[in-house]
Amino acid sequence: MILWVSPRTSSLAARLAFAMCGTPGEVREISLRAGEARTPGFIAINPKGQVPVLEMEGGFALTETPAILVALGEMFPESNLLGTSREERWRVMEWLSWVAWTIPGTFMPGFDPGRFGPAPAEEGIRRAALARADLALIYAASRVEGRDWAVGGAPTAADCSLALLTVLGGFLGIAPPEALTAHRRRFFALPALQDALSAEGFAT
Ligand SMILES: N[C@@H](CCC(=O)N[C@@H](CS)C(=O)NCC(=O)O)C(=O)O
Repeated sequence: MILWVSPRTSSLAARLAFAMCGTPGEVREISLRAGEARTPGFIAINPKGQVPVLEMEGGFALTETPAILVALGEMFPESNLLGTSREERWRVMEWLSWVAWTIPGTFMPGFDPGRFGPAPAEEGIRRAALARADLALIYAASRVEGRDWAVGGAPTAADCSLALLTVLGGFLGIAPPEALTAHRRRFFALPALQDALSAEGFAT
């Protein structure tokens, strides 16, 4: 099994989930900046030209972070990625869906406003995105306030996605609410994640 990622991008959530499964295969890094997602070799694996991709036996390549996290959780139930009951699994899916929508819809215009409007509008688009991202982080913080993990009593895939959102907020220069900072600190302290985090250049 091969997990394709690019450091310090949204593929972080899949990399952390892979680590929670005990890193059951190889992690291969590509550089988006160097255009490696657009090479014929990579396009043959994922025609969307994006990471993450989970390449499995027989050439089965799975894309889209929520699908990869669910697949990992099903293949490695001891990881607890999908929680311990059907209600927890549904809550995990709720988090994964929300984060999957919030990143492109709310955070991306903050990183790359030029893709969302003409040059004169860029600064306004960026500022509006930062304000919406701030609100999204406040909402996320309200859901973890007073609890250790996003769902249930142990880390799940929801914590991978939530930590990614906190990290992306930091990349945008947004100071996350204390509940999210504390959640990220707690999550990033898990022994299983240390190799993945140091490969991504995060001090824990
Ligand atoms: N919907 C996809 C989005 C994946 C995505 O947008 N990946 C970005 C990295 S953050 C990418 O690979 N972009 C390719 C590029 O910039 O060349 C998912 O949830 O996995």
